[in-house]
Amino acid sequence: MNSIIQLVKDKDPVEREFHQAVSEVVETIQPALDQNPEYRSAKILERLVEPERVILFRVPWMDDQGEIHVNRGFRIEMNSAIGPYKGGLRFHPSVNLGILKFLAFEQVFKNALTTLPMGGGKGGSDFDPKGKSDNEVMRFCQSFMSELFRYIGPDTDVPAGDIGVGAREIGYLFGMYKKLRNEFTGVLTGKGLNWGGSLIRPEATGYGSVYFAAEMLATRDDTLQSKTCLVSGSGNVAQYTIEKLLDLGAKVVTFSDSSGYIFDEAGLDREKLDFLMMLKNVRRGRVQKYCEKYTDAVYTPVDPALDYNPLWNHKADCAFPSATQNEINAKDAQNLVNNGIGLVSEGANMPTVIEGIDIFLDNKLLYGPGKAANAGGVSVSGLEMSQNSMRMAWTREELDERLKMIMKSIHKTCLEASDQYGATGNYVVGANIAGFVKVVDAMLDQGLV
Ligand code: NDP
Ligand code: 2IT
Repeated sequence: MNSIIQLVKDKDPVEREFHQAVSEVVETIQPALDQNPEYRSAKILERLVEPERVILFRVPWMDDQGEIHVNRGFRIEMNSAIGPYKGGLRFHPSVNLGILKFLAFEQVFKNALTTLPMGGGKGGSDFDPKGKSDNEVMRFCQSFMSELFRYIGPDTDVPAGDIGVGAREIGYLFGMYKKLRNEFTGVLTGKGLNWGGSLIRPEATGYGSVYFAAEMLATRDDTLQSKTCLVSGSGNVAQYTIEKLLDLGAKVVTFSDSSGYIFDEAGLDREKLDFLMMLKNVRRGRVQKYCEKYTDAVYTPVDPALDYNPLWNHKADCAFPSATQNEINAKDAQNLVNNGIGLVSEGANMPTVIEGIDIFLDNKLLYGPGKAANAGGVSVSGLEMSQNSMRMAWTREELDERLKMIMKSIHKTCLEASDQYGATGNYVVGANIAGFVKVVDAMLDQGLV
Protein backbone atom coordinates (compact mmCIF):
# COMPACT_ATOMS: atom_id res chain seq x y z
CA MET A 1 0.00 0.00 0.00
CA ASN A 2 2.80 2.35 0.84
CA SER A 3 4.40 1.39 -2.44
CA ILE A 4 1.35 2.44 -4.46
CA ILE A 5 1.26 5.81 -2.69
CA GLN A 6 4.99 6.17 -3.33
CA LEU A 7 4.49 5.26 -6.98
CA VAL A 8 1.86 7.97 -7.38
CA LYS A 9 4.10 10.53 -5.67
CA ASP A 10 7.14 9.57 -7.74
CA LYS A 11 5.23 9.74 -11.01
CA ASP A 12 3.59 13.11 -10.39
CA PRO A 13 5.38 14.76 -7.46
CA VAL A 14 3.45 18.05 -7.56
CA GLU A 15 -0.10 16.63 -7.54
CA ARG A 16 -0.65 17.01 -3.77
CA GLU A 17 -4.43 16.74 -3.76
CA PHE A 18 -4.27 13.61 -5.91
CA HIS A 19 -1.78 12.02 -3.49
CA GLN A 20 -4.14 12.88 -0.63
CA ALA A 21 -7.21 11.36 -2.32
CA VAL A 22 -5.30 8.19 -3.24
CA SER A 23 -3.83 7.85 0.27
CA GLU A 24 -7.23 8.24 1.89
CA VAL A 25 -8.69 5.42 -0.21
CA VAL A 26 -5.69 3.10 -0.26
CA GLU A 27 -5.21 3.29 3.52
CA THR A 28 -8.71 1.96 4.13
CA ILE A 29 -9.10 -0.86 1.61
CA GLN A 30 -6.54 -3.29 3.02
CA PRO A 31 -9.23 -5.74 4.26
CA ALA A 32 -10.72 -5.98 0.77
CA LEU A 33 -7.25 -6.61 -0.71
CA ASP A 34 -6.60 -9.31 1.87
CA GLN A 35 -9.88 -11.07 1.06
CA ASN A 36 -9.32 -10.89 -2.70
CA PRO A 37 -5.72 -11.85 -3.57
CA GLU A 38 -6.56 -11.59 -7.29
CA TYR A 39 -6.77 -7.79 -6.90
CA ARG A 40 -3.06 -7.66 -6.21
CA SER A 41 -1.97 -10.02 -8.98
CA ALA A 42 -4.15 -8.08 -11.46
CA LYS A 43 -2.30 -4.87 -10.40
CA ILE A 44 -5.68 -3.33 -9.79
CA LEU A 45 -4.41 -0.39 -7.69
CA GLU A 46 -1.79 0.50 -10.28
CA ARG A 47 -4.53 0.50 -12.92
CA LEU A 48 -7.00 2.52 -10.79
CA VAL A 49 -4.61 5.42 -10.15
CA GLU A 50 -3.80 5.88 -13.84
CA PRO A 51 -6.54 7.78 -15.73
CA GLU A 52 -7.82 5.95 -18.80
CA ARG A 53 -7.30 9.20 -20.71
CA VAL A 54 -6.29 12.79 -19.97
CA ILE A 55 -7.23 15.54 -22.41
CA LEU A 56 -5.47 18.90 -22.07
CA PHE A 57 -6.18 21.73 -24.46
CA ARG A 58 -5.78 25.43 -25.19
CA VAL A 59 -8.82 27.66 -24.65
CA PRO A 60 -8.30 31.05 -26.34
CA TRP A 61 -11.03 33.68 -25.95
CA MET A 62 -11.57 37.40 -26.33
CA ASP A 63 -12.80 39.72 -23.55
CA ASP A 64 -15.23 42.62 -24.02
CA GLN A 65 -12.34 45.03 -24.64
CA GLY A 66 -11.00 42.90 -27.50
CA GLU A 67 -8.06 41.55 -25.53
CA ILE A 68 -7.11 37.91 -26.05
CA HIS A 69 -6.74 35.47 -23.13
CA VAL A 70 -5.52 31.90 -23.10
CA ASN A 71 -6.70 29.40 -20.49
CA ARG A 72 -6.10 25.71 -20.07
CA GLY A 73 -8.89 23.17 -20.52
CA PHE A 74 -8.88 19.64 -19.08
CA ARG A 75 -10.95 16.48 -19.05
CA ILE A 76 -9.83 13.49 -17.01
CA GLU A 77 -11.53 10.29 -18.20
CA MET A 78 -10.63 8.29 -15.12
CA ASN A 79 -12.54 5.01 -15.21
CA SER A 80 -15.31 3.59 -17.41
CA ALA A 81 -15.66 0.12 -15.84
CA ILE A 82 -19.29 0.56 -14.81
CA GLY A 83 -20.56 3.20 -17.25
CA PRO A 84 -19.71 6.24 -19.36
CA TYR A 85 -17.35 8.76 -17.71
CA LYS A 86 -19.46 11.06 -15.57
CA GLY A 87 -18.53 14.05 -13.45
CA GLY A 88 -18.51 17.82 -13.30
CA LEU A 89 -16.53 20.67 -14.81
CA ARG A 90 -14.86 23.17 -12.49
CA PHE A 91 -13.98 26.72 -13.58
CA HIS A 92 -11.74 28.27 -10.94
CA PRO A 93 -8.28 29.91 -11.10
CA SER A 94 -6.87 27.20 -8.81
CA VAL A 95 -7.72 24.38 -11.26
CA ASN A 96 -4.78 22.22 -12.33
CA LEU A 97 -4.18 18.61 -13.31
CA GLY A 98 -3.64 17.38 -9.74
CA ILE A 99 -6.90 18.88 -8.45
CA LEU A 100 -8.91 17.46 -11.33
CA LYS A 101 -7.28 14.03 -10.93
CA PHE A 102 -8.23 14.00 -7.24
CA LEU A 103 -11.80 14.95 -8.13
CA ALA A 104 -11.98 12.34 -10.92
CA PHE A 105 -10.57 9.65 -8.62
CA GLU A 106 -13.16 10.44 -5.91
CA GLN A 107 -15.88 10.51 -8.56
CA VAL A 108 -15.16 6.90 -9.61
CA PHE A 109 -16.02 5.55 -6.15
CA LYS A 110 -18.83 8.03 -5.54
CA ASN A 111 -20.55 7.09 -8.78
CA ALA A 112 -20.18 3.40 -7.95
CA LEU A 113 -22.06 4.02 -4.69
CA THR A 114 -25.03 5.71 -6.39
CA THR A 115 -26.45 2.38 -7.68
CA LEU A 116 -26.48 3.91 -11.20
CA PRO A 117 -24.27 2.87 -14.15
CA MET A 118 -21.75 5.72 -14.30
CA GLY A 119 -17.97 5.71 -14.62
CA GLY A 120 -15.88 8.58 -13.27
CA GLY A 121 -14.46 11.72 -14.85
CA LYS A 122 -13.84 15.38 -14.11
CA GLY A 123 -12.74 18.41 -16.06
CA GLY A 124 -12.58 22.15 -16.11
CA SER A 125 -10.35 25.13 -16.56
CA ASP A 126 -8.27 27.67 -14.68
CA PHE A 127 -10.70 30.29 -16.06
CA ASP A 128 -12.23 32.55 -13.38
CA PRO A 129 -15.88 33.40 -14.14
CA LYS A 130 -15.90 35.96 -11.30
CA GLY A 131 -16.26 39.52 -12.58
CA LYS A 132 -16.73 38.40 -16.20
CA SER A 133 -19.69 39.55 -18.27
CA ASP A 134 -22.24 37.04 -19.58
CA ASN A 135 -20.80 37.54 -23.07
CA GLU A 136 -17.27 36.80 -21.87
CA VAL A 137 -18.45 33.66 -20.11
CA MET A 138 -20.30 32.64 -23.28
CA ARG A 139 -17.26 33.13 -25.51
CA PHE A 140 -15.11 31.19 -23.06
CA CYS A 141 -17.61 28.30 -22.89
CA GLN A 142 -17.89 28.20 -26.68
CA SER A 143 -14.12 28.05 -27.08
CA PHE A 144 -13.87 25.36 -24.36
CA MET A 145 -16.52 23.22 -26.05
CA SER A 146 -15.08 23.70 -29.53
CA GLU A 147 -12.30 21.37 -28.39
CA LEU A 148 -14.02 19.21 -25.75
CA PHE A 149 -16.86 18.14 -28.09
CA ARG A 150 -14.54 15.64 -29.83
CA TYR A 151 -14.16 13.57 -26.68
CA ILE A 152 -17.62 13.53 -25.07
CA GLY A 153 -21.06 12.15 -25.90
CA PRO A 154 -24.14 10.72 -24.18
CA ASP A 155 -22.69 7.18 -24.19
CA THR A 156 -19.04 8.21 -23.77
CA ASP A 157 -18.55 11.02 -21.29
CA VAL A 158 -21.23 13.25 -19.76
CA PRO A 159 -19.95 16.39 -17.98
CA ALA A 160 -21.98 18.55 -15.56
CA GLY A 161 -21.40 21.48 -13.19
CA ASP A 162 -19.09 21.94 -10.22
CA ILE A 163 -17.49 25.09 -8.72
CA GLY A 164 -17.97 28.00 -11.12
CA VAL A 165 -20.13 25.99 -13.53
CA GLY A 166 -23.88 26.34 -13.06
CA ALA A 167 -26.98 26.65 -15.25
CA ARG A 168 -25.58 29.59 -17.26
CA GLU A 169 -22.33 27.82 -18.19
CA ILE A 170 -24.07 24.49 -18.94
CA GLY A 171 -26.39 26.40 -21.31
CA TYR A 172 -23.55 27.94 -23.31
CA LEU A 173 -21.62 24.65 -23.37
CA PHE A 174 -24.68 22.71 -24.54
CA GLY A 175 -25.49 25.25 -27.25
CA MET A 176 -22.00 24.92 -28.74
CA TYR A 177 -22.00 21.11 -28.54
CA LYS A 178 -25.34 20.96 -30.33
CA LYS A 179 -24.14 23.28 -33.07
CA LEU A 180 -20.89 21.38 -33.67
CA ARG A 181 -22.44 17.90 -33.62
CA ASN A 182 -25.85 18.81 -35.05
CA GLU A 183 -27.31 16.55 -32.36
CA PHE A 184 -29.69 17.23 -29.47
CA THR A 185 -28.62 14.65 -26.89
CA GLY A 186 -28.12 14.29 -23.16
CA VAL A 187 -24.40 15.06 -23.39
CA LEU A 188 -24.40 17.31 -20.31
CA THR A 189 -26.45 17.23 -17.13
CA GLY A 190 -27.68 20.19 -15.15
CA LYS A 191 -29.46 21.47 -18.26
CA GLY A 192 -32.32 23.97 -18.16
CA LEU A 193 -35.74 22.48 -17.41
CA ASN A 194 -37.27 23.33 -20.77
CA TRP A 195 -34.40 21.83 -22.78
CA GLY A 196 -33.78 18.43 -21.25
CA GLY A 197 -32.86 19.21 -17.67
CA SER A 198 -34.21 17.37 -14.65
CA LEU A 199 -36.24 18.69 -11.77
CA ILE A 200 -34.38 18.45 -8.43
CA ARG A 201 -30.91 18.48 -10.09
CA PRO A 202 -30.05 21.96 -8.73
CA GLU A 203 -31.20 20.93 -5.25
CA ALA A 204 -29.81 17.39 -5.34
CA THR A 205 -26.33 17.72 -3.82
CA GLY A 206 -27.42 19.86 -0.88
CA TYR A 207 -30.62 17.91 -0.25
CA GLY A 208 -28.69 14.64 -0.54
CA SER A 209 -26.08 15.74 1.97
CA VAL A 210 -28.85 16.54 4.47
CA TYR A 211 -30.67 13.25 3.76
CA PHE A 212 -27.40 11.43 4.41
CA ALA A 213 -26.98 13.32 7.69
CA ALA A 214 -30.54 12.38 8.70
CA GLU A 215 -29.76 8.72 7.98
CA MET A 216 -26.61 8.88 10.12
CA LEU A 217 -28.53 10.50 12.98
CA ALA A 218 -31.26 7.87 12.74
CA THR A 219 -28.70 5.20 13.69
CA ARG A 220 -28.57 7.00 17.07
CA ASP A 221 -32.36 7.52 17.20
CA ASP A 222 -31.85 11.21 16.59
CA THR A 223 -33.08 13.78 14.03
CA LEU A 224 -32.08 17.18 12.66
CA GLN A 225 -34.98 18.91 14.43
CA SER A 226 -33.63 21.89 16.45
CA LYS A 227 -30.00 21.07 15.69
CA THR A 228 -27.71 24.08 15.28
CA CYS A 229 -25.73 23.74 12.04
CA LEU A 230 -22.60 25.31 10.60
CA VAL A 231 -22.59 25.49 6.79
CA SER A 232 -19.66 26.75 4.71
CA GLY A 233 -19.86 28.02 1.14
CA SER A 234 -22.76 29.93 -0.38
CA GLY A 235 -22.97 28.36 -3.83
CA ASN A 236 -25.18 25.65 -5.23
CA VAL A 237 -24.45 23.00 -2.62
CA ALA A 238 -24.55 25.33 0.40
CA GLN A 239 -27.80 27.01 -0.63
CA TYR A 240 -29.79 23.78 -0.96
CA THR A 241 -28.17 22.30 2.13
CA ILE A 242 -29.50 25.29 4.05
CA GLU A 243 -32.93 24.97 2.39
CA LYS A 244 -33.34 21.32 3.39
CA LEU A 245 -31.98 21.92 6.89
CA LEU A 246 -34.61 24.64 7.40
CA ASP A 247 -37.32 22.29 6.04
CA LEU A 248 -36.31 19.70 8.62
CA GLY A 249 -36.42 22.12 11.54
CA ALA A 250 -32.70 22.74 12.01
CA LYS A 251 -31.10 26.11 12.73
CA VAL A 252 -28.37 27.34 10.35
CA VAL A 253 -26.03 30.02 11.73
CA THR A 254 -23.15 30.28 9.21
CA PHE A 255 -22.29 30.39 5.50
CA SER A 256 -19.31 31.80 3.60
CA ASP A 257 -17.46 32.63 0.42
CA SER A 258 -13.76 32.78 -0.30
CA SER A 259 -13.55 36.32 1.17
CA GLY A 260 -15.12 35.64 4.57
CA TYR A 261 -18.04 34.21 6.51
CA ILE A 262 -21.34 35.25 8.09
CA PHE A 263 -22.40 34.32 11.61
CA ASP A 264 -26.11 34.90 12.10
CA GLU A 265 -26.79 33.87 15.67
CA ALA A 266 -30.59 34.10 15.30
CA GLY A 267 -30.41 31.60 12.43
CA LEU A 268 -31.52 31.86 8.81
CA ASP A 269 -35.15 31.65 7.75
CA ARG A 270 -36.80 31.36 4.34
CA GLU A 271 -36.70 35.09 3.71
CA LYS A 272 -33.00 35.34 4.57
CA LEU A 273 -32.21 32.33 2.37
CA ASP A 274 -34.13 33.88 -0.54
CA PHE A 275 -32.05 37.02 -0.09
CA LEU A 276 -28.82 34.97 -0.06
CA MET A 277 -29.89 33.10 -3.22
CA MET A 278 -30.70 36.35 -5.00
CA LEU A 279 -27.42 37.88 -3.83
CA LYS A 280 -25.33 34.93 -5.09
CA ASN A 281 -27.29 33.73 -8.14
CA VAL A 282 -28.69 36.93 -9.61
CA ARG A 283 -26.42 39.72 -8.39
CA ARG A 284 -23.38 37.41 -8.27
CA GLY A 285 -22.31 39.40 -5.18
CA ARG A 286 -20.33 38.65 -2.03
CA VAL A 287 -21.79 37.30 1.23
CA GLN A 288 -20.63 40.41 3.09
CA LYS A 289 -23.67 42.24 1.61
CA TYR A 290 -25.95 40.03 3.76
CA CYS A 291 -25.04 42.17 6.79
CA GLU A 292 -26.27 45.34 5.09
CA LYS A 293 -29.78 43.88 5.19
CA TYR A 294 -29.56 41.74 8.31
CA THR A 295 -27.62 44.02 10.60
CA ASP A 296 -27.47 41.62 13.57
CA ALA A 297 -25.40 39.17 11.53
CA VAL A 298 -21.61 39.40 11.80
CA TYR A 299 -19.21 39.26 8.85
CA THR A 300 -15.64 38.11 9.45
CA PRO A 301 -13.20 38.49 6.54
CA VAL A 302 -10.65 35.74 5.89
CA ASP A 303 -7.52 36.44 7.92
CA PRO A 304 -4.53 34.82 6.19
CA ALA A 305 -2.52 35.09 9.43
CA LEU A 306 -4.85 32.62 11.21
CA ASP A 307 -4.01 28.91 11.06
CA TYR A 308 -7.67 27.95 11.51
CA ASN A 309 -11.05 28.99 10.09
CA PRO A 310 -13.18 30.77 12.74
CA LEU A 311 -16.35 29.56 10.97
CA TRP A 312 -15.65 26.11 12.47
CA ASN A 313 -15.16 27.57 15.93
CA HIS A 314 -18.79 28.11 17.02
CA LYS A 315 -20.86 26.00 19.38
CA ALA A 316 -23.15 23.81 17.26
CA ASP A 317 -24.39 20.26 16.70
CA CYS A 318 -23.68 19.56 13.04
CA ALA A 319 -21.29 20.78 10.34
CA PHE A 320 -21.88 20.80 6.57
CA PRO A 321 -18.66 21.83 4.76
CA SER A 322 -19.94 22.82 1.30
CA ALA A 323 -17.27 25.06 -0.24
CA THR A 324 -14.05 23.36 -1.36
CA GLN A 325 -11.23 20.87 -0.66
CA ASN A 326 -9.18 21.04 2.55
CA GLU A 327 -11.34 23.73 4.10
CA ILE A 328 -11.16 21.86 7.45
CA ASN A 329 -7.60 21.44 8.71
CA ALA A 330 -6.58 19.47 11.80
CA LYS A 331 -7.04 22.50 14.07
CA ASP A 332 -10.50 23.17 12.63
CA ALA A 333 -11.44 19.52 13.19
CA GLN A 334 -10.31 19.77 16.81
CA ASN A 335 -12.25 23.04 17.24
CA LEU A 336 -15.38 21.35 15.88
CA VAL A 337 -14.98 18.51 18.37
CA ASN A 338 -14.34 20.96 21.24
CA ASN A 339 -17.48 22.88 20.32
CA GLY A 340 -19.65 19.81 20.66
CA ILE A 341 -20.20 18.93 16.99
CA GLY A 342 -21.52 15.37 16.72
CA LEU A 343 -21.99 15.11 12.95
CA VAL A 344 -20.12 16.18 9.81
CA SER A 345 -21.71 15.65 6.39
CA GLU A 346 -19.46 16.65 3.49
CA GLY A 347 -21.25 18.47 0.68
CA ALA A 348 -17.89 19.50 -0.77
CA ASN A 349 -15.34 17.07 -2.21
CA MET A 350 -12.52 16.20 0.22
CA PRO A 351 -13.12 19.23 2.48
CA THR A 352 -11.30 17.62 5.43
CA VAL A 353 -7.55 16.89 5.58
CA ILE A 354 -6.63 13.30 6.52
CA GLU A 355 -5.52 14.31 10.06
CA GLY A 356 -8.92 16.00 10.52
CA ILE A 357 -10.76 12.84 9.47
CA ASP A 358 -8.75 10.90 12.06
CA ILE A 359 -9.82 13.41 14.74
CA PHE A 360 -13.49 12.95 13.77
CA LEU A 361 -13.20 9.17 13.81
CA ASP A 362 -11.24 9.05 17.09
CA ASN A 363 -13.98 11.15 18.70
CA LYS A 364 -16.75 8.90 17.31
CA LEU A 365 -18.46 11.64 15.34
CA LEU A 366 -21.01 10.66 12.73
CA TYR A 367 -18.76 11.49 9.79
CA GLY A 368 -20.13 11.23 6.23
CA PRO A 369 -17.25 11.51 3.72
CA GLY A 370 -17.93 13.48 0.54
CA LYS A 371 -17.96 10.55 -1.80
CA ALA A 372 -21.00 9.20 0.06
CA ALA A 373 -22.65 12.33 1.49
CA ASN A 374 -22.50 14.49 -1.67
CA ALA A 375 -23.39 11.73 -4.15
CA GLY A 376 -26.96 13.07 -4.48
CA GLY A 377 -25.90 15.53 -7.19
CA VAL A 378 -24.40 13.01 -9.54
CA SER A 379 -27.24 10.61 -8.73
CA VAL A 380 -29.85 13.01 -10.05
CA SER A 381 -27.51 13.65 -13.00
CA GLY A 382 -27.78 9.90 -13.63
CA LEU A 383 -31.57 10.22 -13.45
CA GLU A 384 -31.37 13.15 -15.91
CA MET A 385 -29.48 10.85 -18.31
CA SER A 386 -32.20 8.19 -17.95
CA GLN A 387 -34.96 10.72 -18.59
CA ASN A 388 -33.11 12.03 -21.68
CA SER A 389 -32.71 8.49 -23.07
CA MET A 390 -36.37 7.72 -22.50
CA ARG A 391 -37.42 11.17 -23.74
CA MET A 392 -39.63 11.70 -20.73
CA ALA A 393 -39.56 13.54 -17.42
CA TRP A 394 -40.38 12.47 -13.88
CA THR A 395 -42.18 14.81 -11.49
CA ARG A 396 -40.49 16.73 -8.68
CA GLU A 397 -42.02 14.37 -6.11
CA GLU A 398 -40.86 11.25 -7.97
CA LEU A 399 -37.33 12.61 -8.29
CA ASP A 400 -37.09 13.72 -4.69
CA GLU A 401 -38.32 10.28 -3.62
CA ARG A 402 -35.70 8.59 -5.85
CA LEU A 403 -32.98 10.87 -4.45
CA LYS A 404 -34.04 10.00 -0.90
CA MET A 405 -34.01 6.27 -1.70
CA ILE A 406 -30.56 6.53 -3.30
CA MET A 407 -29.12 8.38 -0.28
CA LYS A 408 -30.69 5.78 2.02
CA SER A 409 -29.20 3.02 -0.08
CA ILE A 410 -25.72 4.63 -0.10
CA HIS A 411 -25.92 4.99 3.68
CA LYS A 412 -26.94 1.35 4.10
CA THR A 413 -24.23 0.14 1.70
CA CYS A 414 -21.54 2.09 3.60
CA LEU A 415 -22.76 0.86 6.96
CA GLU A 416 -22.94 -2.77 5.82
CA ALA A 417 -19.48 -2.64 4.26
CA SER A 418 -18.04 -1.05 7.42
CA ASP A 419 -19.58 -3.90 9.39
CA GLN A 420 -18.43 -6.63 7.01
CA TYR A 421 -14.85 -5.35 7.10
CA GLY A 422 -14.62 -4.93 10.86
CA ALA A 423 -15.02 -1.13 11.18
CA THR A 424 -18.68 -0.79 12.15
CA GLY A 425 -19.96 2.78 11.82
CA ASN A 426 -16.85 4.02 10.00
CA TYR A 427 -18.37 5.49 6.83
CA VAL A 428 -14.92 6.20 5.35
CA VAL A 429 -14.01 2.53 5.34
CA GLY A 430 -17.56 1.61 4.24
CA ALA A 431 -17.71 4.05 1.32
CA ASN A 432 -14.19 3.34 0.09
CA ILE A 433 -14.47 -0.43 0.20
CA ALA A 434 -18.00 -0.65 -1.23
CA GLY A 435 -17.12 1.69 -4.13
CA PHE A 436 -13.77 0.02 -4.70
CA VAL A 437 -15.08 -3.56 -4.81
CA LYS A 438 -17.83 -2.67 -7.28
CA VAL A 439 -15.44 -0.94 -9.69
CA VAL A 440 -12.56 -3.41 -9.53
CA ASP A 441 -14.82 -6.45 -9.91
CA ALA A 442 -16.15 -4.86 -13.12
CA MET A 443 -12.59 -4.17 -14.27
CA LEU A 444 -11.58 -7.79 -13.67
CA ASP A 445 -14.65 -9.07 -15.57
CA GLN A 446 -13.66 -6.92 -18.55
CA GLY A 447 -10.07 -8.13 -18.84
CA LEU A 448 -6.81 -6.21 -19.15
CA VAL A 449 -7.96 -3.06 -20.95
P1 NDP B 1 -20.33 26.97 -6.46
O1 NDP B 1 -19.42 27.54 -7.47
O2 NDP B 1 -21.80 27.11 -6.67
O3 NDP B 1 -20.00 27.55 -5.01
C1 NDP B 1 -18.74 27.37 -4.46
C2 NDP B 1 -18.70 28.03 -3.10
O4 NDP B 1 -17.50 27.68 -2.43
C3 NDP B 1 -18.70 29.54 -3.17
O5 NDP B 1 -19.29 30.05 -2.02
C4 NDP B 1 -17.21 29.86 -3.24
O6 NDP B 1 -16.89 31.16 -2.80
C5 NDP B 1 -16.67 28.84 -2.26
N1 NDP B 1 -15.28 28.52 -2.65
C6 NDP B 1 -14.85 28.02 -3.82
N2 NDP B 1 -13.52 27.88 -3.86
C7 NDP B 1 -13.11 28.31 -2.67
C8 NDP B 1 -11.83 28.43 -2.10
N3 NDP B 1 -10.72 28.05 -2.76
N4 NDP B 1 -11.76 28.90 -0.83
C9 NDP B 1 -12.90 29.26 -0.15
N5 NDP B 1 -14.13 29.18 -0.66
C10 NDP B 1 -14.23 28.72 -1.89
O7 NDP B 1 -19.91 25.43 -6.35
P2 NDP B 1 -20.74 24.21 -5.72
O8 NDP B 1 -21.62 24.66 -4.62
O9 NDP B 1 -21.32 23.46 -6.85
O10 NDP B 1 -19.56 23.31 -5.15
C11 NDP B 1 -19.14 23.37 -3.79
C12 NDP B 1 -18.42 22.08 -3.43
O11 NDP B 1 -19.31 20.97 -3.61
C13 NDP B 1 -17.20 21.75 -4.28
O12 NDP B 1 -16.26 21.05 -3.48
C14 NDP B 1 -17.75 20.77 -5.32
O13 NDP B 1 -16.75 19.95 -5.87
C15 NDP B 1 -18.73 20.00 -4.46
N6 NDP B 1 -19.78 19.27 -5.15
C16 NDP B 1 -20.62 19.91 -6.02
C17 NDP B 1 -21.65 19.21 -6.62
C18 NDP B 1 -22.64 19.87 -7.49
O14 NDP B 1 -23.60 19.19 -7.91
N7 NDP B 1 -22.54 21.14 -7.78
C19 NDP B 1 -21.81 17.76 -6.42
C20 NDP B 1 -20.91 17.21 -5.43
C21 NDP B 1 -19.93 17.94 -4.86
P3 NDP B 1 -16.52 32.28 -3.91
O15 NDP B 1 -17.84 32.69 -4.49
O16 NDP B 1 -15.84 33.35 -3.16
O17 NDP B 1 -15.63 31.61 -4.92
O1 2IT C 1 -18.61 16.29 -7.64
C1 2IT C 1 -19.69 15.96 -8.17
O2 2IT C 1 -20.24 14.89 -7.92
C2 2IT C 1 -20.29 16.91 -9.11
N1 2IT C 1 -19.77 18.00 -9.30
C3 2IT C 1 -21.53 16.52 -9.87
C4 2IT C 1 -21.19 15.67 -11.05
C5 2IT C 1 -22.33 15.36 -11.98
O3 2IT C 1 -22.04 14.72 -13.00
O4 2IT C 1 -23.48 15.72 -11.72
